[in-house]
Amino acid sequence: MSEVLVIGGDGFCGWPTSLHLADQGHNVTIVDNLSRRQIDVELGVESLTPILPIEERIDTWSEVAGADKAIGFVELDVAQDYEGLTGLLREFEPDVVVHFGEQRAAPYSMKTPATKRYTVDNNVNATHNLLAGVVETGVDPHIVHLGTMGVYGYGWSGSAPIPEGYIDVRFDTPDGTVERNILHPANPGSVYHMTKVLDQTMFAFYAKNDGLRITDLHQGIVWGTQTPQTERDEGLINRFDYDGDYGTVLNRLIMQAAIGHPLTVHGTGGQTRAFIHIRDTVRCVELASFSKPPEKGDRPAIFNQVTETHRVRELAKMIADLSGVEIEYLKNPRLEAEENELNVEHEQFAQLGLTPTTLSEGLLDEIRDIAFKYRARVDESKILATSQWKTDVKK
Ligand code: NAD
Ligand code: USQ
Repeated sequence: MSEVLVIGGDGFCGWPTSLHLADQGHNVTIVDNLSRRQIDVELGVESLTPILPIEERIDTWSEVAGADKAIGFVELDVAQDYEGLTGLLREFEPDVVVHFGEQRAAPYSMKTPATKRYTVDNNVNATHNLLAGVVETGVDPHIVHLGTMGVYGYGWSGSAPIPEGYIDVRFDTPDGTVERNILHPANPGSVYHMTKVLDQTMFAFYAKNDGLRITDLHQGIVWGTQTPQTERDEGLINRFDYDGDYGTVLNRLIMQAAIGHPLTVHGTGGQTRAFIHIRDTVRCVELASFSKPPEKGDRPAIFNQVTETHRVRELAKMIADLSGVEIEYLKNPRLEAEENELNVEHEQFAQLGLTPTTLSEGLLDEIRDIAFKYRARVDESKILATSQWKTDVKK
C-alpha cells in the first residue's frame, strides 16, 4: 500500500483516478484548489452530469467503499501556496504524487490575454512548485504527470510513427556524424499545449540536476464518463464537460446526438486525434505509477497514453449513423492543420497489460446511459466554441 497525493483530484481525470487508486488499497489524498469549479461559474456552465461538492463526494465514497478506503482532501493552490505544498510533502511523505492540477482547456487558454496569462502562471508554477518542493523537502516520490499528445503537434512528421517521447536524430558536424536520442521536437497548438511543452523541459532539468523520478504521460483526448468506482453511486458520478471551452470533441458529439443538436465539426473535420476512454486513463496512471517507476538519475519516462486514433469527421459520421443527427461543418475557430495523419506508438502500456476500451464497445452505452439520461441539463447557448485562435489586429 502506498501513500499517494493526487493534485487536481477533483477534476474529470483526477476524481476517478483517486477512487481507482483508493479502491486498490492505496492511501489517497486529493489536493485541489477547486479552480475548475470556479471556472464553470465564470463561464456560466455546468457539468452535464450532476457532480456533488467535493466534501459530499468524498463522504459518499467512504460510505460506499468503507472507512479503510477513505480519501483525504486538502484545498490548496499548488501554483500559489508553495509553503502549503511543502508542508503537505513533509506531512505525507508520499510514495507517488500524481499531478493533474493544471488549466487544461485549449480554447479557454486562447480566449483572452487574461486566460492566456492565467494558464501559463497556473500551469508552469504548479509544476515548478512541485519540483522545487520535492527537492527542498528531500521527500522522494515518483512524480506522475499528465501531459498531452499535443506536445508533438499534428502533421509535423506526416504518417511517420510518433515515438514515446524520445526520437533518434543524426546530424553532421565538422567532427563527423553525431547520433542522439532526444525529446521529440515540440510543436504546441495552443497556449495550454505550450505549457505542457514547458513542463517537459522542467522535468528533464530536475531529473538531470536533482535526480527526481518523473513519468510524463502524453495523453490523448479522454472520452467517456464513468469507471467501475464512479458507477457505484450517483453521488460519485464523474464530470462531463460539453461546453465550447472545456467539452472535448467526442463527448461533445455524444451530447449533441442525445439532444438532437447538429454535430459541430470544425473545418473539414480532417483533424486526426488520439483518444482514450476514462476507464483506461485510471488504469494507465496506476500502471505507470507502480509498475515501472524510473530510477534516480534516469531521464523522465514518457508514455503515449492513447488507445486509438480517429479523424473528427469519421467520428461525427459514426455518431450521425447511430443517432440520425445531421453533421454541421463550421468555420474552424482554431488555427490548426485542416487534415493531418497521426501514427502514434503506444506499445508500453500494452506491454504492462492494458486492455483498452474501444470506441466500438463504449459509444452506445455513453449516449444512452449518460448523455440521454442527463440531456435536460444541457444549456444549448453554451455549445458552440467561441474562443478564436486569431484575433483581428487592432488599429
Ligand atoms: P480538469 O480541469 O477537469 O481537472 C483539473 C483539476 O486540477 C481541477 O479539479 C482543478 O480544480 C485542479 N487544479 C488546477 N489548477 C490547480 C492548482 N493550481 N492547484 C490545485 N489544483 C488545481 O482537467 P482533466 O480533464 O481532469 O485533466 C487533468 C490533467 O490531464 C490536465 O493536466 C490535462 O492537461 C491532462 N489531460 C486531459 C485530457 C482530457 O481529455 N481531459 C487529455 C490529455 C491530458
Ligand atoms: N473539434 C471539432 N468540433 C468540436 C470540438 C472540437 O471539430 O465541437 C475539433 C478541434 O478543432 C480539434 C479536435 O476536435 O481539431 C480536438 O479538440 P478537443 O477540444 O477535443 O481537444 P484539445 O483541444 O486538443 O484538448 C483536449 C483536452 C486537453 C488534452 C488534449 C489531448 O482538453 O487537456 O491535452 O485534448 S490532445 O488533443 O491529444 O493533445
